[in-house]
Amino acid sequence: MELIKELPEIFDSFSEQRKKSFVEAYELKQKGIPFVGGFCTYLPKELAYAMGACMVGLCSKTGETIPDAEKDLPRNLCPLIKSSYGFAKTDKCPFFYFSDLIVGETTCDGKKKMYEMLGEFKNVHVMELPNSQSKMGIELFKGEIVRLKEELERQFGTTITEEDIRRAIKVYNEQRVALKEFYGLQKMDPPPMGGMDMHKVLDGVQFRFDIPAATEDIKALTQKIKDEYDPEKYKGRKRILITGSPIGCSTEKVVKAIEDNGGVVVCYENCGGARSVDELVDENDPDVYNALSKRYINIPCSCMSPNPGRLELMDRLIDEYKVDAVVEVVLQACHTFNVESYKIKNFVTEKKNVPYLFLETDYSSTDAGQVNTRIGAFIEML
Ligand code: BJ8
Repeated sequence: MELIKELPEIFDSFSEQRKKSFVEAYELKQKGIPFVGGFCTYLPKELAYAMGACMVGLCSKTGETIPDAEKDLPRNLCPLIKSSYGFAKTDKCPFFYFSDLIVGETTCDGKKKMYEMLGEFKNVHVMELPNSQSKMGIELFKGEIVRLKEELERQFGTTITEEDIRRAIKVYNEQRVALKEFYGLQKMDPPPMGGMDMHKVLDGVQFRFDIPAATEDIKALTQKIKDEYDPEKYKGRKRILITGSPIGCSTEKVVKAIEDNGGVVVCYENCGGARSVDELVDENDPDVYNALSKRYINIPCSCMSPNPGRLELMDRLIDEYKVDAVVEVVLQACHTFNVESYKIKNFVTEKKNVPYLFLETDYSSTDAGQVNTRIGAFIEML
């Protein structure tokens, strides 16, 4: 990263990373580097890194291919699933094309069934993710991590040693620490950056293939933001935490509405934010597979039942980020987050005494006006 650039340019360069990485991916493929595509935060990225492969996120974030997907899938399905399937079917996303293997996990029902269909025209391996964070769940997922390792070894004719995995754990832990320090800057009051800028970095970094270099860039950016802190920029704004489903391209619609109406997003609890970064893998566990399983199973996604970790995380984030209000954004037909919103609302309003707004949306911009009106009225009343 060129630090002579101004901060807005640096934020933009992160958001342009996805496009830039198409060329990088092509070049890496030419050199014979394998690509593993994934959809979910539960995928232990360390395994792909340990065998020298690149990981790409296939979770699609735009609505462009939804009409193609709806020819095969029901219309009343989460836009993230439809969009991801649509990109795979039409081969419009180069990452699907580059992926030698796609790894899915049994998270929500819609995704599980979509992987079956995807398996008919792509090379798909599905990890069985237990829906419980019990001891048995950790054991089961540990077995699935070993099974994935063996599958990678078989498909790519390689050997993944425990030492390789330990090295990968270290590399990703360092990145998690750097990311936590980066978004942790928003604990400052007033915060140093806007929610969209924070999102550009959190999203863009997922499309960097050189993980240590990306980590160094995040550290440098964090330092630059500290050095150039302007307490006047976001002074007096209401501090908002966003939770719920991963919202893909709806982030812009929601964050813009918040920040156009006197708020500022200080924290993302959802995937892509604290939910996927917060916990490190235990580097001292003598059993690397156990360490990975414990860390990944602990991710507080609503597909876990029960899911106490989400309340614990929210509890901590609301205090640390001095949150004035919580906005929960749930994608249409995302049943697990939709049902869990009842508990989240009660926890936020009754236990934390913090105002809460629930929004259900999709990837289209048709409800942008309505979203803006509801958020505007909500912030005004804070
Ligand atoms: S760890 S949040 S990335 S499952 S696809 S659940 S929006 S109905 S994406 Fe997710 Fe992994 Fe959990 Fe994170 Fe709902 Fe749509 Fe299902 Fe979704």
